[in-house]
Amino acid sequence: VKLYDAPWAPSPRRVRIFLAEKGVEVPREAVDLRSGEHLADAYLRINPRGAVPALKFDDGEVLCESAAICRYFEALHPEPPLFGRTPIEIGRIESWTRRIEGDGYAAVVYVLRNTTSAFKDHAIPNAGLSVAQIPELAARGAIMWDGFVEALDARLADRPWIAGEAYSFADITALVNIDFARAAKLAVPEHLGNLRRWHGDASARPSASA
Ligand SMILES: N[C@@H](CCC(=O)N[C@@H](CS)C(=O)NCC(=O)O)C(=O)O
Repeated sequence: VKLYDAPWAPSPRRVRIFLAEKGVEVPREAVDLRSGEHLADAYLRINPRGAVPALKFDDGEVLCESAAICRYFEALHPEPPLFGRTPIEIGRIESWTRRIEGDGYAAVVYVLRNTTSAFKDHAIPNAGLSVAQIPELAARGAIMWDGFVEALDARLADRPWIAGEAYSFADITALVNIDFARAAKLAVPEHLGNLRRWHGDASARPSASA
């Protein structure tokens, strides 16, 4: 297999952190998003959407979507379980991952892609579409962000990690999301002490620098 990766982007980082937590090494090729390599023909033959990450198998099949790639590696390397072991753990991790993606990641994407000149006419990641920026979506994203960080802080009031006692895919998703938020000038406010404590702990894990 080969993982198409990009150094600073959140979705490929999600996969790199996941693999680091598993202790699994996968051959990688960096795609230069800044120069538009992901929108050039060679990469569009791998992922016609023009997005990273993508995992290419030796038989030519390509798996897209960071969560799906992580699921694949979880099935291949079940230890340590990052998507949960018991039914309730699996449910909790899924519940929080969806919330983080739907409220937190979407908030950052709304703000960043609708304000930054780099995303002019490219407000969603899709090589085939020209999509104009909508400033009102950035305003909505900022409101979503405030609600999201408050909810995550409350969740972390009495547990070390988002799903409970064990670090999980939900924590990876939130770490990547909160670090990515800086690019959109969205931060975790000082008074959210639980979330700030969690962020320090998640960032201190060796996998955070993967
Ligand atoms: N839901 C997808 C999102 C993929 C995605 O949006 N990737 C971004 C980098 S984080 C990208 O390739 N952007 C290219 C672009 O905006 O043109 C996943 O989780 O893999």
